[in-house]
Amino acid sequence: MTGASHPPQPPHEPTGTPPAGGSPWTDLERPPLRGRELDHALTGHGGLWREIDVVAETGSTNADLAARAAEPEGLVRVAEYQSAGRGRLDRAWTAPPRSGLFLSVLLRPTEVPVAQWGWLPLLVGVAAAESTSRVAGLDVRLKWPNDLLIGDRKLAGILAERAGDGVVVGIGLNVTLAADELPVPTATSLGLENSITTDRDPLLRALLRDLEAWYTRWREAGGDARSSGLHSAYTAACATLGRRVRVELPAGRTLIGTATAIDNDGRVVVEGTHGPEAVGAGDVIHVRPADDVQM
Ligand code: BT5
Repeated sequence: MTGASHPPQPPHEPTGTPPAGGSPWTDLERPPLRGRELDHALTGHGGLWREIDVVAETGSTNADLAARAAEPEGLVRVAEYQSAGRGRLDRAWTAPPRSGLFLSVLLRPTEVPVAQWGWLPLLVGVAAAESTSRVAGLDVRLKWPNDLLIGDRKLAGILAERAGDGVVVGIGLNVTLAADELPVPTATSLGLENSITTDRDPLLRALLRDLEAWYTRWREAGGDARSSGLHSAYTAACATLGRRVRVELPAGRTLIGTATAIDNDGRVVVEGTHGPEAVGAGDVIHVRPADDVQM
C-alpha cells in the first residue's frame, strides 16, 4: 500500500495475503496484528503518527519507507514478515513470520540541528526499552548505541538510515521466537524471558506512544539531549556504562577499555590505555574483566 487510503478490511481479519507457509491463523501462538485497529487507535488525533500500515510480507520496512521519504513524517510501516530485513553494515535481520515486531518510522525533526540527529536512534532505543520493560515486566537495557538487551542477550535491534531529508528508523524485536529459532545463540525473545505478555498489540501501541512522547520532548527542546531528559534516560537504561568493552571501530581498529560516559553528541566515552576516547560509530562487545588477558 503506498497511498494515504486504506483498503477495507473486515474486523479481526489478518491484514493482506498470508505469507508463504500458509494461513496466518494456523499458528495460534502467533496471531496476526490488526492493522486497521492499530491505525484507528494511533493516528488522526493531531499527533505524530499519520498512518500505521501493516502488511503481511515485504522485503524490508526500512526500504519501504525510504522509498516514501519525500512524504510528511509520521508514517509507520509494520511487516508480519520480512524477506530481506536489514541490520547495520549490510548485516541481516532474520525472524519467522509474526514471531516479533518488525517496523519502521519516517521522521524529520526539522527544528533540530542536523548535528543532533545522531540522537534519534538512541531516542528510539530509550522509547523501546522503557515501553517493553513496562509492558513485558522485564528489565530491558540498552547496549550502546541501541541494541535492546535482556541480561547479555539481544532482544531487539535498531537501524537508522538517512532517506531524502528525513530519517527512517527501523526496529526488530523478538517476541515469541523459540530457542530453536534463534538466528544467533546470543539472541533472546520476550517469550524465552518469561514476559508477562507476548501479545504484540499492546507492545506495539506502547512503543509508538512512548516514541511519540520522547520525540516530541526532544524536538521541543531543539534537540538538546540534556534539557529534554533524553541524556539521563539513556544513561539510566544503558548497560554499557561501567562495563569493560571491546569496540570494533569502522576503520578496522579495535579499542579496549571501560565505557565511562555518554557525551552531548550521544557518543560513548571509552577509557582505554591512551586516555578517554569518544566513539560515534562502532560495534561494542561487553567483555568480562578476565577476557582482557586473551585480547
Ligand atoms: C541491528 O543490526 O540490530 C538492526 C536490526 C534492525 C531490524 C529492523 S526490522 C524492521 C526494520 N526493517 C529492516 O530492514 N530492518 C529494521 P546489527 O546491530 O547490525 O545486528 C545484526 C545482527 O544481529 C546480525 O548479524 C545477527 O547476528 C543478529 N540478528 C539477526 N537477526 C536477529 C534476531 N531476530 N534477533 C537477534 N539478533 C539477530
